[in-house]
Amino acid sequence: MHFVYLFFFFLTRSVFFCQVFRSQLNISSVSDQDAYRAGLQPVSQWKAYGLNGYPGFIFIPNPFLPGCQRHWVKQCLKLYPQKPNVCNLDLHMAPEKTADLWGQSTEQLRRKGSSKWEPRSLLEKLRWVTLGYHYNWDTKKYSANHHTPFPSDLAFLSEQVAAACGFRGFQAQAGILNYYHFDSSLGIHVDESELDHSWPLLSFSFGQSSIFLLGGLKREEAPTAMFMHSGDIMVMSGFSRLLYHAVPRVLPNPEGTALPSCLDQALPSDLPVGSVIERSSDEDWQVCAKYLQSSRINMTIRQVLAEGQKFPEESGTNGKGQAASEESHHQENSRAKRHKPNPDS
Ligand SMILES: *[C@@H]1O[C@H](CO)[C@@H](O)[C@H](O)[C@H]1NC(C)=O
Ligand SMILES: *[C@@H]1O[C@H](CO)[C@@H](O)[C@H](O)[C@H]1NC(C)=O
Ligand SMILES: O=C(O)CCC(=O)C(=O)O
Ligand SMILES: [Mn+2]
Repeated sequence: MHFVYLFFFFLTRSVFFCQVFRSQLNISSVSDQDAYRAGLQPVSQWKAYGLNGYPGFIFIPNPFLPGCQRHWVKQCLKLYPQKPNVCNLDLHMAPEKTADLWGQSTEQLRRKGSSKWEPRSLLEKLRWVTLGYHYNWDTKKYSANHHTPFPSDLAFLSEQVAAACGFRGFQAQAGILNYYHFDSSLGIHVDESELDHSWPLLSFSFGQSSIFLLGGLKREEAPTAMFMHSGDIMVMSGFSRLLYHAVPRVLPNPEGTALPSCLDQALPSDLPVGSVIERSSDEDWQVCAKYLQSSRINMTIRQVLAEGQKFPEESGTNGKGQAASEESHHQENSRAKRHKPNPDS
């Protein structure tokens, strides 16, 4: 473990030494009412930061209203993994076995905690879910014929955040949701499969914290390390849109409590007209809270095509046979892997 931290110390630049500056948001592009509907504070109250040497990178520390992160967490665990969306378990299991991950896991999750070596519930075996244009991990492509409707609540949230960052007209067309536990990591990569790179990539973090490494245009360049905590939003645009990045570690939240305090807050008693935020039942939240005690969820939202752009005609690729390379993007350290139950079992 100490080796890991020494590794970061020597090979990464820390934001402490690098210059962080306040970055301007466009306050007039999102009405306070639309911010409230998305579960966000008015944009005038957000803080946003840039990093010297990384133009187009914007970091927004948790701009969510009290209680509102819970909605997105519940959607990521209960709703978004449902068909017709696609998840990693679909690659190994029959469709009827992955139809209701939530229903099949709630009892096991509620009971969890007495012994460390209980088998993981299906929900805990979830690694990724794709939305909209479904990313094909094997061909590293999106395609016209592998598309399902993008969730409207998440599209609305994404449009508001993009507009605040100066990207009015952003369309949420593809989403990759990543589910991490304390033993997971995400290897170094660039998100370049989208056909248009002039729109930003939005990334939302919930639950436990992580170290995020932001590298350069070349794989060899030393990265800058930073923490991502629950509610934080990261935007990669312009020069920073195609930078290498990775998530080497998931860490307990800095308050040292089971859940960060921003997830303990309740929703205000009245929600605005047209709110996309739904009140979750206490019962549902108990399951989400249990899950998040050792997990982090990241939602990444992308616009794939420019306005009016179409996918090029393709010859003979289809969405099958993706299983092989799935693990190469989303890894677990080898020690954890040996203890991990087979997802088919
Ligand atoms: C901010 O947004 C408004 C409304 O969309 C737009 O008219 C204006 O040009 C934007 N300002 C900047 C500095 O981008
Ligand atoms: C969140 O997940 C997306 C998609 O897998 C990834 O591109 C992004 O870098 C992640 N963001 C953070 C802050 O971990
Ligand atoms: O989990 C994260 O914060 C990053 C995820 C990511 O880089 C990706 O999904 O492409
Ligand atoms: Mn990425």
